[in-house]
Amino acid sequence: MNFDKKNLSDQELITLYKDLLLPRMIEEKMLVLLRQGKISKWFSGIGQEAIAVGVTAALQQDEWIFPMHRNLGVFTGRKMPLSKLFKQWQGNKDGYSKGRERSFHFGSKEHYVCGMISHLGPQLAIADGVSLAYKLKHQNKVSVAFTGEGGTSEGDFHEALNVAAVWDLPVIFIIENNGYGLSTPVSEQFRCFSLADKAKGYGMEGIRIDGNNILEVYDTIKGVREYCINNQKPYLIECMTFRMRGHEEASGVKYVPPELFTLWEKKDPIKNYEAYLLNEGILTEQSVTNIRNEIKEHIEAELVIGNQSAPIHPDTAEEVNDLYAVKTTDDRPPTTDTAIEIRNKKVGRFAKMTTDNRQPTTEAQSVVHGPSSMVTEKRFVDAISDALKQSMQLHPNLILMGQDIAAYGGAFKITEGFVQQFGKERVRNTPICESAIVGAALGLSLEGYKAIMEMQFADFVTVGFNQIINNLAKIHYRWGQNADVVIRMPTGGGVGAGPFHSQSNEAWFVHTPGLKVVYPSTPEDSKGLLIAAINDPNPVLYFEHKALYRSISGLVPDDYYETEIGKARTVDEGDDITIITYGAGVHWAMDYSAKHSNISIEILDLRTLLPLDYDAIKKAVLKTGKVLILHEDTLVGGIGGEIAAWISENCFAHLDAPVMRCASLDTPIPFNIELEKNFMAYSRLEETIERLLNY
Ligand SMILES: Cc1ncc(C[n+]2csc(CCOP(=O)(O)OP(=O)(O)O)c2C)c(N)n1
Repeated sequence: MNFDKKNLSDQELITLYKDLLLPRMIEEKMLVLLRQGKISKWFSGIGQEAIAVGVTAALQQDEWIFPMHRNLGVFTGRKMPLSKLFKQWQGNKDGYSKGRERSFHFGSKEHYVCGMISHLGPQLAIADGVSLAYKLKHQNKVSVAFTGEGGTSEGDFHEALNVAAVWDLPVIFIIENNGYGLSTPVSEQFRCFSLADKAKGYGMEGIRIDGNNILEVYDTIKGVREYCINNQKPYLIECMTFRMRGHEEASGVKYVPPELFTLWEKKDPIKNYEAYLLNEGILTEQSVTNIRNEIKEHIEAELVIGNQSAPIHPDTAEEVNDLYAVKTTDDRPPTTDTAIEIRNKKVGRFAKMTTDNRQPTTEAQSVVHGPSSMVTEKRFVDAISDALKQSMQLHPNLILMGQDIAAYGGAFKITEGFVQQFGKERVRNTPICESAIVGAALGLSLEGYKAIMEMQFADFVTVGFNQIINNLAKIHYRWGQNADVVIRMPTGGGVGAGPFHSQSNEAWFVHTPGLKVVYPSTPEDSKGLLIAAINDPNPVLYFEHKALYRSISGLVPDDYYETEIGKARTVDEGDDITIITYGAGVHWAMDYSAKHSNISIEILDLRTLLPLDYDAIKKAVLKTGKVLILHEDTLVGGIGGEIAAWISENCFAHLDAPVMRCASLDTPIPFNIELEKNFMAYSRLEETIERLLNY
C-alpha cells in the first residue's frame, strides 16, 4: 500500500491513526459484549474503517453526514461520547433514540449525523435536500452520503444521483464496495466493471479509490469537497474495500472463499498505516503501545458510564407524545410587527436564497393583517393556490417541488405564475423521481427549511411510499428530527381518468403513526387546512379532490388564516341519522340531504383523518344513534372500518342500529364513466341509507 502524506504534519498523521484505531478497538470490545449477551446485534465494519474515518476527518464538523451500518468511524469521528453510544447499542433510554432504535439506526442533530433506515438507499436523497439547503443559503458546504455497493442496485441510488446532478447539488456519494451484499457477491449484483463509471451516466464526475488507504481517502475527500463547493456539483466515489466479518455477527462468512480473507488481511487499513508511520519514524513501537493503552482505558472508562443506565420503564404517554414535533413560534409566520422583525432576523440566513424571491416585510404584513374580514367567492382550486401563495410570502424558507410546477404551473395549474413571483430556486420543477424528492424534502428540514411536494397525482405516491412511511413518519419518534414536509395529493375519481389517476389512497397513510392526514371538502377549509399543514412542523399528507377543484366554489377569507388540524366540522344538524364523511362524500351527503327533506340528517365532515376528532364523532353519533360512514375509498381496510370499530367500542349503548358503511367497490377504479359511476360509493348511498333508516 502506498501512502503519500503530502503536506500533512506528523501530528495530523498521528491524529488520523488514533481516529482509525478507535472504532476498531471499540468494535473488538463490542464483539466481546455481544458474545456476553450485553448488546443484541452488531454490524461489523472491521477492515473498512479507513473510509468512514477518512471521510469524516476531511469534512467540517457542521456538514451533514449520512452513514450506514458499518460506519462507526463517522460516529467516533464526530466525537459522539462513547458512553452514550454504548447506551444506544444497549437500547437504553439515555442513548440517542430513547431505546427506540437498534444499532446504527439513529442520528444526532447536534453532530450533523442523519440516522439511516434499514432500507439503505433512501438515505441518499436526504443528502440531496441538505445540499440544496446549503446551495440556497450560499454556504460553502457539502453533505456526504454513504451506501454499500449492494444499495446501488436500488432505484433510490439512481434517483438521488440524478436529482443531485440535475440540480447541481454539492453532495459527495460514497460507495463502499466491500465485495458482498448480505451474502451475494458483486458478480451477482451488477454487470458494470466499476460502479464509479455510473457517474458518467448521470453527468457527474466519479472516481474509484483504495478504501483501505486512509491517506488516499482523506486526500480524495478533501479535494472532492473543494471541487463540489467551487463547482456546485455532486461527485461519486467508489471506495474498494472488504468486509472481514459476516453481514452481522450471527450470519457467519461460509459463503466467502477463505483466500479472500488472507488477501485482504494483508491490506488491513490499520496495520498498513501503522507500519507506514513506524517506518517513517512518526510513531515508535512504544508510542503505538501508549496510544493503544490510552484508547483501551478510554473505552473501559466510557463503558462504566455506559453501563449505568436505569432500566426502561415504558411510559405510554411519552411514547405517543414523541410521535410529533411540537409547533414552535418558528413554524408559524409572524402576526405582529415585532414578530415579523424577529422572524426576519431569525431567517436572515435564508434571506440570501435569491434576490428575486425575497418578500419585503411590508408585503408579509399585508398578508397577515390583510383588509380584515374580507371574503371572496373562490373555487376550491383557487383557495389552495391562495394558501400556497400567502405561505410563500410569509415563509421565506418554504420551498415548492413537483413535476411541471414551475413554468407550466402544475398539472392542475395551481402554481401558475409562482415561478415568476418567487423564482426558480423556490418553485422547483423536479425530474420524475418521487422517492428522491420526498427524501430531499426531508433533507431540507434538517437545515431548517419547510418543503411542499406536489404529487402530480396521488396515485404516484406509490413510488415515493418508502420515504413517507419509513423516513418522514418515523424520524421524529426515532431520534427527534422533525420532517417539516407537506405532500399535496390530488386525489379521487369522478373524472373518468381510470385506475391510475383516480385512486383514493388516504387509508394507507392513516395507518402510519407519525403522519398527519388532512382532507378538506370546501374552499374555505382547503385554504385554512393547507396553511395549517404548512405551519405544522410534522409531515402532512394533504389530499385535494380533483373533482372538487373546479366544481365547488365558496366564500373564502382573503386573510391568512389557519383551520385547525384534527378538528371535524358539523356541516348540518339532524335528528334521524348521522353521516360521517369527508372529501367528496360531504357533497354527496349534502346532495342526498337536499333531495330528501323528509329525513333529518346530521352531517359531520371529518376534515382530518389522522388524528381523528373522536369528540366530534361521538357527539355526532349521540345526536341520532344511527350512523353511516361514507367514503369514496374502497370498503375493505378503509377508514370507515376504523371509525365503525371505534364507535362500537365507545358509543355502543347509544346506537339504535349497527354502524353502516357506504364505500366504493373493492375493485380498481375503472375508466368508462358508467363503470366508474357504478364503482363509486355514491351509487349505493340511497340504498344504504334506506337500510339504516329501516333497521
Ligand atoms: C430494501 C432492503 N432490502 C433488503 C435489505 C436486507 N439487507 C440488509 S443489509 C443488506 C446487504 C447490503 O449490502 P451493501 O449495500 O453492499 O452493504 P454492506 O452490508 O455490504 O455494507 C441487505 C440485503 C434491506 N435492509 N433493505
